[in-house]
Amino acid sequence: MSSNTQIQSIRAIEILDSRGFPTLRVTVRLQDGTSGAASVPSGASTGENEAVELRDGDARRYGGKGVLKAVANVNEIIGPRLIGFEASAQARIDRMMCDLDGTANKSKLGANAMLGVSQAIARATANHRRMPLYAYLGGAGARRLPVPMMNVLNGGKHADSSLDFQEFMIVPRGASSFTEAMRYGSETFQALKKLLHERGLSTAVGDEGGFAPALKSNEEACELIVKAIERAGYKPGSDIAIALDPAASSFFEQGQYQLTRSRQGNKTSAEMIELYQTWVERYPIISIEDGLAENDWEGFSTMTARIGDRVQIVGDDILVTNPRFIRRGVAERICNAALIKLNQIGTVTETIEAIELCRKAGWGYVVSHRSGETEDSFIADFVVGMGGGQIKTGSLCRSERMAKYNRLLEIEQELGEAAVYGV
Ligand code: 2PG
Ligand code: MG
Repeated sequence: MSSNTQIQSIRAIEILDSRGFPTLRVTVRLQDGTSGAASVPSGASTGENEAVELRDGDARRYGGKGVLKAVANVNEIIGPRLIGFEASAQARIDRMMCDLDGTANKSKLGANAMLGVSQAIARATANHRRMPLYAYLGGAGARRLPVPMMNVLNGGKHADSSLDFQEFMIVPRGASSFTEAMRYGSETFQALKKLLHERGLSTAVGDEGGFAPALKSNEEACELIVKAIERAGYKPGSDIAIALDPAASSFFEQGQYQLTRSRQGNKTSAEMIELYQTWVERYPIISIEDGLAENDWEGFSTMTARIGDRVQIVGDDILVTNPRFIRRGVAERICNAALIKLNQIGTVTETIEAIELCRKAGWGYVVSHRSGETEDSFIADFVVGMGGGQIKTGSLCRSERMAKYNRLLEIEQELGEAAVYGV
């Protein structure tokens, strides 16, 4: 029997992301004429166990970064297989795609191809039901707006700054609403800009829209942020705290954590933990993501045992949003929160499963963008749908970052009195 929520067509095209590299946009059309589209993000500091982002490797196009194979996989393999299926059967469709791919890391069809389809199907169904995407994904209870982690200073693989650590974020936890949190964040970002300018430092921005100045040390970054928070009229810690993503895999070489850019020498895992402990005592830091490298399971559990009662320890590269790794992480108590990136695992359903595991373990979870983004704001609706208390989606400028924040502002307005802010 034919129904008007059956999938009528699935089409992918090659578009460009915020770094100017190719990625996919997928559009799903249903029998009744409604449609949904989604664009796929792309990381730079990727975990080695992430699902495979399929690129053409043809040096004559985009330096090998083209995604025409992934586009063809959507248009010629996944699409024809799914035509006629009920779009609302998200879990079944995601499962079918995994079976069709048949590999453990989605290397055949590409996680980028699969995620584009998976997200576009969710959107098309929400549109068909005339529901906002967050309400479709989260049900009638979806009303929690996340606390944002705003990445105001960029280093590591995201900028040519002097910072070994990739992300220095501000967390407006003391705001009364998401709308107020945006104001706290923006005012602090502007205060930071003035501070940098006064010191003759660059105010040019990195991949995620945070400043990328030549500072003397990673510590100076924390000090500057504290000053900016104060200058904007807020209390460091209670109004606005700091979160870090060192992305330590990116400076872990030959068994050492090499703080080369800031000229702080090489460190062992134990010395890095010491360093974080000192920082947590000195600065208002409430969350540290990937403080250690992706294979340093032992270091992670030592760090969690040592400071996990005071700060959120977030696993990104080490867990790669993969239920298999999250299960092991919970068993070995390697952290107390997970970063959640849809494209690390490749389907909406598996991402939801990862979040379910976090909830069951009493862990936090932070829904996250990638450093290569598009104007797609899927993760804004997704985080509200998942009832999650935290999102990181970049700095307070650049439209591919603001698209997510602006969508959250819209959702808070729409929810009105029912909206709840925070963890
Ligand atoms: C991270 C992400 C997002 P990338 O490490 O958390 O900030 O970076 O997308 O480059 O992996
Ligand atoms: Mg990270």
